[in-house]
Amino acid sequence: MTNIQWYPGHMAKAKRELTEKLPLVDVVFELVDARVPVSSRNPDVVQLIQNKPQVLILMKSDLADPKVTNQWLNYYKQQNIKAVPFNGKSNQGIDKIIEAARSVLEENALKREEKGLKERAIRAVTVGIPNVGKSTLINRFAGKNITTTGNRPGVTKAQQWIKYKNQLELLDMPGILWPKFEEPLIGQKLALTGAIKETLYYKDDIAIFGINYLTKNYPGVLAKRYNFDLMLEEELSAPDLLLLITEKRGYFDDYDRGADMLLNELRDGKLGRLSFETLEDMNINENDNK
Ligand SMILES: Nc1nc2c(ncn2[C@@H]2O[C@H](COP(=O)(O)OP(=O)(O)OP(=O)(O)O)[C@@H](O)[C@H]2O)c(=O)[nH]1
Ligand SMILES: [Mg+2]
Repeated sequence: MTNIQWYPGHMAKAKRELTEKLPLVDVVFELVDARVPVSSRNPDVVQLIQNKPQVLILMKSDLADPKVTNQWLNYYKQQNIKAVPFNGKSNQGIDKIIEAARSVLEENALKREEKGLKERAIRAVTVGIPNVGKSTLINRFAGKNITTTGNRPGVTKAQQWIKYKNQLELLDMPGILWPKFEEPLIGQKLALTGAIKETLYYKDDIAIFGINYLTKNYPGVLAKRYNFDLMLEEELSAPDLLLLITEKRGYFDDYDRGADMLLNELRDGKLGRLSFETLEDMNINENDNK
């Protein structure tokens, strides 16, 4: 497995930009990938945003295993972290985010009232790692496509506020955070879910990583999708399974093409709703109170 790394310069710039935006907002929407809610979180965020109220938004929850997502939601509740599952592909759920923002800002609202200040729209900024759905969420608030989704960042433009029903104002420039992966496992999970540029890893490595996770945690999913005997999931090694899947698709021994197809289907949800990080995987006890 290649050791995937970001340039420290990127990281420093992203942090600086976020620090500049913070005084402008009441609340930070931290976007994570519901399928890998720990690995897709930059551990520096807590320190970066300091005491700013925060709502954790579990993006792509339509692709994640609902049972696993519920476990995470219970855990966040216990940890007093406000978390909302969200599907950027649907037209629903925005109000739940606003509700969550209101609830973390309750104290601020009371203070404003005491001071005799008028109620005003909540101001927010989104932060998250590449490809987590920042632009998608902003577009959902705007009710139209104002930022390009699936696009690379880099085009500088003036910062604007997107107004949502007089209730919320969202900065249209999301804070980009770079993932951290001192641990190869984090890099593998992020590559699998599509957060890392494809030129930075070998697709067959990541496909094999995915096959191993699926045969262990979701037995039968691969056999069903690629139409082979369930027994083979236990009998064959992950590389052999990749070869079998490649053959089943008629790509002969074009392993790379097979890996590419498998990764795309998995990311598109064609293998069903899957999560790649459970509380158990992360050695977190549901009743832990840190
Ligand atoms: N299924 C599903 N796909 C989503 C969701 N949110 C975003 N996507 C898809 O994920 C991809 C990346 O979304 P973007 O909104 O461009 O992500 P971003 O965080 O702005 O990415 P960068 O600008 O590269 O940092 C796009 O193909 C989106 O359509 C979601 O909730 N569910
Ligand atoms: Mg974007």
